[in-house]
Amino acid sequence: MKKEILGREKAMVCFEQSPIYAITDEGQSAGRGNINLVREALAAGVKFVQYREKKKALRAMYEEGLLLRQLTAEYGAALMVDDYVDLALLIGADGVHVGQDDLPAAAVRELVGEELVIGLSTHNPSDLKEAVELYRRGVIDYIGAGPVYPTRTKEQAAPVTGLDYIELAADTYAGTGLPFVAIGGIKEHNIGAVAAVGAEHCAVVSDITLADDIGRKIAALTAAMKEYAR
Ligand code: 3NM
Repeated sequence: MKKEILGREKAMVCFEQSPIYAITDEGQSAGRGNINLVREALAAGVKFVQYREKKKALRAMYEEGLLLRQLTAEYGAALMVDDYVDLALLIGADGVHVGQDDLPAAAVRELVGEELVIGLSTHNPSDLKEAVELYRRGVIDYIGAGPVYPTRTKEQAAPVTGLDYIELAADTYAGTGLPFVAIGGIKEHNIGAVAAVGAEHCAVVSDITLADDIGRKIAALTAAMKEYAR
């Protein structure tokens, strides 16, 4: 393991401290590139970042991932990698985020050991129920819940969940302690509604990556969450 790794507990403290979970998408970065995007998000106070690229060559992701690891470590922030368990391990990321069609979370836990965070995407009450069990067994650390609203960022996204599913995730969190982050189509104009049904964390891709001023955008998203928090 690389020495920059925070460890599972500290990485989840970063999650707790970060109402906004910033996720990369270089294709929607207005030509700025992931390093610049992430630097601006970190400077604006984001403590939990996910490196997500669907179309980049793995070799390029490895090189970029090492740089992102350095950068997030400088800010004391956690770095997650979407999908690629091998890449997460090799660059010394703090965790890996997997979807319902990726390797099973329990198998990923076997591979990564106890020090990495595992996040799991959920899209409906049945996924949520399974996730609670995985959380109880210490397999996963948090879930994504969504897509709350329509999104163009994810190809073949699951059906839109609406706010009801976020409310269910919030109630589940209250009962079980399973941390969750709402995701999908969340933007400055609707993030207040997501917070109002109980989301304490929102993952945002395009509204941040396409923003003219990333610092201002993150401040506005954070302020709206605070204003409308349940
Ligand atoms: N996962 P944007 S929706 C990466 O439902 C991702 O699990 C989703 O991008 C899920 O903020 C999504 O641009 C895309 O809508 C979110």
